[in-house]
Amino acid sequence: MPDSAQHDAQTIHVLLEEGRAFKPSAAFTAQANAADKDIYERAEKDPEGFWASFAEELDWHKKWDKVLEWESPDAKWFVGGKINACYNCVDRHVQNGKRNKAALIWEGEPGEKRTLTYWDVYREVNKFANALKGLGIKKGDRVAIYLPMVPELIISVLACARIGAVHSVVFAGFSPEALAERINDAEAKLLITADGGFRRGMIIPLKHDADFALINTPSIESVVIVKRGDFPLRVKEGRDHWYHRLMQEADNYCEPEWMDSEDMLYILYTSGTTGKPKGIVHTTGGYLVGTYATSKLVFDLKPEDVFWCTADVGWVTGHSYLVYGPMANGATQVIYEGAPDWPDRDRFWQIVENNGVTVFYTAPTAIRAFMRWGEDEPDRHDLSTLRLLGSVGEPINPEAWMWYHKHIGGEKCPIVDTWWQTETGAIMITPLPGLTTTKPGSATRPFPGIKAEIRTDSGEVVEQGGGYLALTRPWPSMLRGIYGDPERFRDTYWTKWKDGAYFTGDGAKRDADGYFWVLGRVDDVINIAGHRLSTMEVESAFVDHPDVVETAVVGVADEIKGQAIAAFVTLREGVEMDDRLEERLKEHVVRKIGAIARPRQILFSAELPKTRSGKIMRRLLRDIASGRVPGDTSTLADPTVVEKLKRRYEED
Ligand code: 7RM
Repeated sequence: MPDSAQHDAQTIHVLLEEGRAFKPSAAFTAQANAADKDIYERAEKDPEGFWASFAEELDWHKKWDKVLEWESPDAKWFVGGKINACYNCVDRHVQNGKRNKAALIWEGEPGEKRTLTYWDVYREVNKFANALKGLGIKKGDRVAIYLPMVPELIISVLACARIGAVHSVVFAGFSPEALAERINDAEAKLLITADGGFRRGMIIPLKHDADFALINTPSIESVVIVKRGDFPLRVKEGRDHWYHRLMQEADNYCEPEWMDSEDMLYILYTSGTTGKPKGIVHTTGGYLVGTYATSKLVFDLKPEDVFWCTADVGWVTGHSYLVYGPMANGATQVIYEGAPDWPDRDRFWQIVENNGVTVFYTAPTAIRAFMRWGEDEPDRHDLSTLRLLGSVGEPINPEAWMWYHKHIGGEKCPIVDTWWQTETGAIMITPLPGLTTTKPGSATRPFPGIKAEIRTDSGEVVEQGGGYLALTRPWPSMLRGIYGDPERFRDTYWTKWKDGAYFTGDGAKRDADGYFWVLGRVDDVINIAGHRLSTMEVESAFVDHPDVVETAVVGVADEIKGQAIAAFVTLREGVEMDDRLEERLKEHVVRKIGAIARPRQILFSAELPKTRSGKIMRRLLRDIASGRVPGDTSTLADPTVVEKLKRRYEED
C-alpha cells in the first residue's frame, strides 16, 4: 500500500467544515502578557531556556543546577532546586506589596460572602500547617481531602504543600466507596472533611458519608472536620478533631518545608479504561512553573483582574487554575460553592456582575446548559467587566463557542479553548489571547515550548489530517507516574510509539493552517464503512440545529457498514419530539457532514449520563445502544439516568 493510502486508511476523516475565524483586537494585543509573536520561535529554539525564564520568576530556596534530565518516561525538572509551592502562592505576595489584596472572594451557595486577603490566607495556612504537624503529619505523608468548595479546601491544599505532605483531593461528589478506594490506594494518614456542603439547596452530609468510608481505611489516624453549617454528625473521640478548635490552639507561623524540585506535591485520581482509578502523581518545581506560566500567558492575569475558574478543586482544573497557577501569580479570584442554577438559572451571571469578574473559565457542558436555559438569563445582567473567556474539559462544538462569544463575551472577549489533561498538569494546546486568531472548535496551537503531533498507529507524523494526538517533548508539569504502579504508567502513556513519545489517548486533526482540532478520546471514534468519524463531529452537526441543545453520539454494530450511528439527543425546552423532527434532524446531519453520517437511530432524552466533572460517558451509551448491560456507573453524577435511558431505549 502506498504511504498516502495508508495514511488515509489510518486517519480520521474530518468532514465538518468550520470557516469562521476571530483575530484578537489591537487593543487586547497591546496590553497582553504575551504580545510578541516571537515567543513561539524563541521557545522552539530553546525550550529549556524558555521554561527556565518562568522558573526565574518564582522564588527558590536554592536554585536548580540543571533544567532537565530526561529519559522517557522519566523526567526531572529543575534538578537540584529547592522550592515550596505554598511559599510561592502566599508568602511572597504578602512580602511584595499584595498583603491586603483580595486573594479569594468566596460565595456560598445560600448567598453568604467571605473575602480573604493574601494576608488572611497566609495566617490561616500557617496555622493549619501547624495543626497538621500537631496531628503527626510529616513530609511525604499523604493527606486525603474531601471538602465542599469552601476557602478551607484551598487552605488545606496549601497547608499540605507548606509542610511537604502529599495531598489527595477527592471530589466531594464521590461516594464513600470511591473515597475509601482512593484513601487506601494512597495509604493516607489523615482525612480533612466537613460536616456538610450545599448543593442545589440540599445538604450533602460529608462527614456522615466519610464515616462509611472510614470503616475500611486502616491507614487513617486522624480526621479533621471543617464546620460549614450546623449539620449533625458523630465525632469519634481521639480520632476526629474540629478544624476551628485546632486553629484556636495553633501557632501563627510555620516554616515552609523546602522541597526538592522533584518531591511529590500531590496525587489526583482520574478514571482510566479499567475500573481502577489511576493516581496521577505531580511533583513540585516543574508543576509550579507550568501552571504559573500558562496562567500568566493564557489567562493574561493582571493585578487588577478578577479571575473565576468555575471548576471544583476536586478536579485537576481546580488544582492548576484555582490553586497553584493563579495564586502563584498573586491573582484575585472568585470561588463559588454551589450549582449554576441555584436559586435561579442566572446565578453565574449574578456572580460575574456582583464581583466584576474579568476573566471567566468554564466547561462546554456548562455552556450548553446555559444555551438550553436561553440568553435571557445572561442578558439580564451587566457582564461588561468580562474581557477574556476560557473553555476546558471537552471539545467545544462551534455553535456553543459562538453562543459563548456572543451572549457571554458580548462579541468582544477572546475565547481560549484550552486542551490539557490531569496528566499534563497544565494547559498544552491553546490560543494566546493577544496573539492567536481563533477558530470556533479548535484549541489552535501548542503553548510555546510544547511540541504536539498528530501520529498514525505506526508513529508517522500527519502534517495535515487526523490521527492520534501525541506530545513529543517533555514539559515541566508532566505527570511523573501513577502512584504505586510504574508498569501501568509506562504501558498507558509511553509505549505506543518506539521513540517513547507521550500518548494522550485523544484523537485530533490538523488543518491547513496547522491548527489542532481535538476530537475526543480515541475510543470515541466511529468507523462507518471504513470511514472514521469522530463522535464530536456528528455531535457538532446535531447541535448546530436550533432545536438541539446537547447530544451524545455512539457507534453501534451494523452488519453492512461495520458501525452505524446512534444518537442521544436533548432538545431545547418547549420543543416537541416526534417522528418528523427525528427525520429533520437526520437530514440536518447529512447536510452538514454527508450521507455516511446519517444516524440510524435517535433517542430523545432530557438528560445524558455524565461524570461529575461533566464528561459524557459514551461507554454507557454504547452499552445501552448495543443492548448490553451498562457497565460501571459509580462515577456518574446521577446513576439513575442510565436506567431511565435504558428503559426508554427498549421501548423505542
Ligand atoms: C483539563 C481536563 C482530559 C480529557 C482530554 C480530552 C478532554 C479537555 C479539552 C478536551 C477537547 C479541549 N483534564 N479535553 N480539554 N477535548 N478540547 N479544550 O479536562 O483529565 O479531566 O480530562 O478531556 O479528551 O484527554 S481531564
